[in-house]
Amino acid sequence: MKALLLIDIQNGFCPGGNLPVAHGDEIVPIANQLIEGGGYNVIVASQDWHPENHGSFASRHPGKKPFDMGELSGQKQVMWPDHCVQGTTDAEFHPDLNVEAVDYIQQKGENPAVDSYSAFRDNDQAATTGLAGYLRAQQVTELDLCGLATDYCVKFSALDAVEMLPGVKVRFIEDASRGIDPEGVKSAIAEMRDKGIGIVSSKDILAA
Ligand code: VGL
Ligand code: ZN
Repeated sequence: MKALLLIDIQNGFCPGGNLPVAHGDEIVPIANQLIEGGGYNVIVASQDWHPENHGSFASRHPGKKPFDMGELSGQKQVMWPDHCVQGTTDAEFHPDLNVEAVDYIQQKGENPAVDSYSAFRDNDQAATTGLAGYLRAQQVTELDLCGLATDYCVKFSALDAVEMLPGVKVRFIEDASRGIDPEGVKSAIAEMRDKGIGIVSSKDILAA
């Protein structure tokens, strides 16, 4: 069984959103092509879904500005602009994304005391989401991921997939993803490659 995992393709991470990733919206048509013609049996989407008092928001830390480094529950934490607050337009999927084709939506980042870049578990690894269990129940053997942002949620999800779904072949679809920081994207790709994650292009998948 082949699964496609679409990470955080939400208004908040696209131009005009509260934590925009440059050219983030360019991946939407590619994601739709993969959904339609990528040969997947299961389509999953993650959704960053924060309460308005989430502790990753710089606005909750007096004296901190967005993108400063700070602390959350004793751990180093990037201070983000308020983003993807539950029930707001910022948290909705991009309006052009083919959400009807999505079989399972995994929301994350609901605990105000910890951030959750990965769609599989919180950053402190204390609590898992239901995603690994869902994919195991679907008997998924191949998992391709893409989305926003390469250097945060996509990378952490890919690394957790390798750790939490032993035996599953994991691949990152580079052209169907965009990142926040160009240097961060380079090291994220190197780190994923080091962990055995395949780096592929949508063209290869759509041609196969
Ligand atoms: C993300 C920062 C904060 C992401 C989510 O989706 O990559 N990045 N929350
Ligand atoms: Zn977030």
